[in-house]
Amino acid sequence: MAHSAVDETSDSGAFTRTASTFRNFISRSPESQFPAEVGRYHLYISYACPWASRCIAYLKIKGLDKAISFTSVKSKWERTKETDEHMGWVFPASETEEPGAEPDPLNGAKSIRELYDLASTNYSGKYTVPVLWDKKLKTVVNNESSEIIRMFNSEFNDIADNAALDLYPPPLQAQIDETNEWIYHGINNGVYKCGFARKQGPYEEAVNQLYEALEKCEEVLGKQRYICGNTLTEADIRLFVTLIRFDEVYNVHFKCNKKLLREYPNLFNYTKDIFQFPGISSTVNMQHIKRHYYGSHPTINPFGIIPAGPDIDYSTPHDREKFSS
Ligand SMILES: N[C@@H](CCC(=O)N[C@@H](CS)C(=O)NCC(=O)O)C(=O)O
Repeated sequence: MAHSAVDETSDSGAFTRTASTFRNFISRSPESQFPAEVGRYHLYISYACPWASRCIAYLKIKGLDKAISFTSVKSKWERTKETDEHMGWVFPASETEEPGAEPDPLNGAKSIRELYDLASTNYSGKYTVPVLWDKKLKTVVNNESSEIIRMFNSEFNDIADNAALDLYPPPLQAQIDETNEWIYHGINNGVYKCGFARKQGPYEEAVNQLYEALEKCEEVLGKQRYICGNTLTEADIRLFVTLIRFDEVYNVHFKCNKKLLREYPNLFNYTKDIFQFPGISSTVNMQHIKRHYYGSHPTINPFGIIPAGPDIDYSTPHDREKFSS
């Protein structure tokens, strides 16, 4: 099994992502194995990672950041063990080593790999973030962002400061699921399929699918403020984490260069709109994002040079208020 995204290429040269392993659920029911409790869980993230950023966005907008603590690793992958060559997420040795990154406050782990090894003696998958950690049972509850955000949306509402915000409301669930599906394949995972392709054919297939999906978003966002209507939903957070990285990273590093995000008026204004939603801007650390991608994939960028631009300011005015919300 692949231990890193850079090894997840099939014989055809296409990038194929492996599934997450820890799939337990936190529940609002006090009898459950993992009940929603203040102070019990910890979220390990990287500010660079779009999947982890979904989760941190939820912590902020649901008002859960006092109930669930979190720590970010350093931006650039390093050797995770002296005895083998694996490269992955590591913690800094001190608070000051890299702004935004902090030493592991719970287990004193040096790497995310160490946390997986603490949770399971025979783990053989990738050492990915996000990791939702249970301080009481000292194990990984779940390492799949699409499930972590669902728990944060609904299971902590007795504790959340913003319990009323429902990003997966029952009347929209089918539409959100359907939207997530094409956005995941075309855009969220689509940029990775472009970047990690090792043959021309799979790259072209991925890049065409990506731009078809972006065109579709552009059209939808010409009629409504958000991707599933005029209220913010889970589908917007999932889309946003990819869009915010698009012009700064994916356009160059992953060869997603048929068009820039800022050449799509609706998508560009929409990205600014979500960036300006209370709590979201604090989840975007562009230094970590750029240092990670350009510095952690030597097969794509051997010298680790970080391109200077474009340094877009997403806090400038947008035009999305023209749609009623
Ligand atoms: N399915 C996972 C994917 C998480 C994921 O791929 N995270 C990447 C960072 S962006 C990672 O940690 N990769 C480590 C590696 O490839 O070794 C989720 O959505 O939570």
